[in-house]
Amino acid sequence: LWLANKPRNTHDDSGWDLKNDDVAIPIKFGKNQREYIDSRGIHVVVGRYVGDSLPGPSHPNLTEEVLNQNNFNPIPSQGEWGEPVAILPHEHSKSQSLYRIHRFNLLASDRIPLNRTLPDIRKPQCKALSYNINELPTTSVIIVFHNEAWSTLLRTVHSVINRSPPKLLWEIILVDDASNRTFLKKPLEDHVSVLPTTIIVLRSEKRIGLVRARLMGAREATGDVLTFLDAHCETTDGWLQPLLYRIKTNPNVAVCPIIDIISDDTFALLRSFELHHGGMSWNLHFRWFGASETLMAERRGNMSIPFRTPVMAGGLFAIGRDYFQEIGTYDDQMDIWGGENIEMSLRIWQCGGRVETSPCSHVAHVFRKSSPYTFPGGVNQILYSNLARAALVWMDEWKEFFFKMNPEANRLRDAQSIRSRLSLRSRLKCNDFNWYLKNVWPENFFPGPDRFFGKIIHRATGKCLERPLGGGGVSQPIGRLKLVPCVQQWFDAHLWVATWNSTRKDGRTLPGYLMSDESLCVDHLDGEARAMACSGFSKQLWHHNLRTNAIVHGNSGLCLSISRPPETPGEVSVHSCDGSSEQQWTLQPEKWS
Ligand code: LR7
Ligand code: MN
Repeated sequence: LWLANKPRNTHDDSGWDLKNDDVAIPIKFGKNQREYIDSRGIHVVVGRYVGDSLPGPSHPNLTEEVLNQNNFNPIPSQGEWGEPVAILPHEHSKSQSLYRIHRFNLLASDRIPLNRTLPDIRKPQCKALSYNINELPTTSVIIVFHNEAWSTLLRTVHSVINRSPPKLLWEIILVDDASNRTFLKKPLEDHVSVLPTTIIVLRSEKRIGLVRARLMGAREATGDVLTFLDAHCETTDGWLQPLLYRIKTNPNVAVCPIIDIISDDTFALLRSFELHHGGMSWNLHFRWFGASETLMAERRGNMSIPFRTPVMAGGLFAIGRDYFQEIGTYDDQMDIWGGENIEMSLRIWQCGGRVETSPCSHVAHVFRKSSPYTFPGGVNQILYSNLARAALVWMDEWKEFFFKMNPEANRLRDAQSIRSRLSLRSRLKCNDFNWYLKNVWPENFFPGPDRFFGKIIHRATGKCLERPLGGGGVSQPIGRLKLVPCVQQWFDAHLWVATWNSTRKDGRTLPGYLMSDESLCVDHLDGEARAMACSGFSKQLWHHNLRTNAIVHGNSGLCLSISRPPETPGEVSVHSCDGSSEQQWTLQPEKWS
């Protein structure tokens, strides 16, 4: 994904030497924009993005000739073992101008051989497992691409061939979604025709987007399992067997590998943090979140077993060919990019299947900060139509919550015809979204029937409690809470969920969490009120005293308070409770249905 949702390798659990700590910096943002300097001194601009200002690859001085040129020029040893490629100072301007084509360092990628080696980054427990290859299903690997670079596309293909047992790799299907680069035509066919694997190249004349391209590949596929990969991946040792094994033991599972990071700058391999799972924000954008306590507990027994993930990232997963059909393939009305991963995740979970991550399967992917593709009709139009479809079909009353939060999507909802998807849903007798939140993602921060949802307003000033802006799950900065003027329209940074709903006789609510979007919870740290990743720890429990209007921190008995000199004005602190106006809050509920 191109926004601030890249996994961040801060606290890795493997002992692998982390070289980088990449934080995505969003490109261009609209209303409610904020800027800050992050912990590493990087200037970050965050806010809700204005789609039309996103990508749209206008390459003013990238001529047809430059775009059609294949500069693949491997230097043996470059990038070996996942090491970074160094670009020399005199090459910087060339590398920068090429960067714009794919939003990654093409010059670096083009120096790395197609067969480069990568370290075996599996945990020892995983390496120790052995699989009986004769009993595993075969797979068709489906890779769709639109104007992908030669080096990244073919390194994907070569890594699959080099690191999959030939017996299990039934075929590779490349689906060209109307690319117009000449080197992706006959030269591609010539190259793959001599490789020691069945490789089918399918082409769409018209731009059909990644969903319909994947469907095109799936229709041709004849392996037992469909394994989808983005066109800029590299598989690592032993990646395939755990995926196929999981599907053999439970055919109703879509299973994802751990997605490691290929740096968009140096093409170094960065091992990603295994203890996270996929979720989504209130805007239905995919996010990584740290594993919850319950998930950790489930996994403590055996770290090599696949674990549930409420949402899949979307690009890399394996699914039985028959199950893919049975569960309704994809919503083929979803165009170009985005939303299909949310739709598929909700559908599989709600209709009786499971979405999982196998920690023993590692596949690396080039994460980018922006999208290089054109979005015919505008990125907002496309993305929000896709998300509106997912919400309309799968989210029941929560769709209204999403639409209230996203006026862009709301404007597009009436244009969606979703009849066939709804009939699929009733044919499969699927559970509702409420069931999903309760059973699949109990750690979720969505509002619910037994939760407060709305604004937290400081009584005396009438200002709203605001969480740090920006999206990003694991890469979310830990920030101070602020008190700012309330805004009329729904603004996710001003909206809170409290799980403390019921009131005791003494006028206090039961303890609960104060959660916001992006899985941020009000936490107490050294006298400061901060938004931190919701952890489920008692340190994040608060209650509301309806008599004094105080919000009281459970462990310390201290009260949420506006800042006092010499503290920075506008920030929120924690002080001993004194009943003063600084510590009085109103909880103002918001309705959506
Ligand atoms: O019009 C298009 N036609 C295509 O064939 C647009 C894209 N594509 C191809 C493209 O060439 C690529 O191979 O589709 C693939 C995915 O596009 P990316 O690489 O731009 O997507 P992404 O990696 O930014 O985004 C993630 O979310 C997408 C939502 O639609 C897809 O599900 C991607 O597959 C998915 N990628 C991953 O899950 C990898 C890990 C990223 C994360 C988190
Ligand atoms: Mn990708």
